[in-house]
Amino acid sequence: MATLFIADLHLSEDQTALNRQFLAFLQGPASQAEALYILGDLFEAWLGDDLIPDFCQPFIQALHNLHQQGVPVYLQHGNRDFLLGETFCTLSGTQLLDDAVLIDLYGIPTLLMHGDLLCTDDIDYQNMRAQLRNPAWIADFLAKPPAERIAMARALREHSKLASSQKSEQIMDVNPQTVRQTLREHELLQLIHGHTHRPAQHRLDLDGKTAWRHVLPDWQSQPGLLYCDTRGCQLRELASL
Ligand SMILES: [Mn+2]
Repeated sequence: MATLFIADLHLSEDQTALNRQFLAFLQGPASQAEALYILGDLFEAWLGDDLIPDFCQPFIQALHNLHQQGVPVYLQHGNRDFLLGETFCTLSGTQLLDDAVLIDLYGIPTLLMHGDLLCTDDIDYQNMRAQLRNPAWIADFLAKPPAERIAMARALREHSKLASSQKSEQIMDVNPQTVRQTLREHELLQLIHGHTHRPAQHRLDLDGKTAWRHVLPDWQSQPGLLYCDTRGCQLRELASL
């Protein structure tokens, strides 16, 4: 039995091949897992649980089937789908986790994050994030009529696309000092996150001890996951499962 970690699927209505792949994953390998963790950006956009698009219904059903089969599914918010709420979780049988959260992974205390909080060099992004996660902003947004929410979300995506195209690769990656500080704060040696779309297993020396930072792949370019069991964690391509 293994615990599976995925992130950054960025599911949307027009990603039909990816949507099929993900559904097959939920019905296949995920059903054999001990637990499934989705560390943010399951969806490319989320406008509120009262506006669930039709293409999401098969995922909701498949996630709920996992829950009924006894496979717990845990969910973190990403920067795209941070409005996923309790209604979605109830419908899909998933459990929402904080960003960041500490779990016991086969005896190793492990911190799970979406990953964007580690990108502290991107000050514009962090300012924008703080604004969008403000409960008053969220309540105001969710109270707007659907058409207005759709327009606002599109404008935000365009803004973020334009901003990203003008930033260096380094600015949009995690800040190594922030990673170390985060590990030290929680006194642990293992971190799993997504967001940066730079899958890797980074080994780092932390005050004389070996620490690991596992970065999950994004499914648009490289569908895959982190596969963890009592022997450790490995990045695996979806096709290899
Ligand atoms: Mn993200």
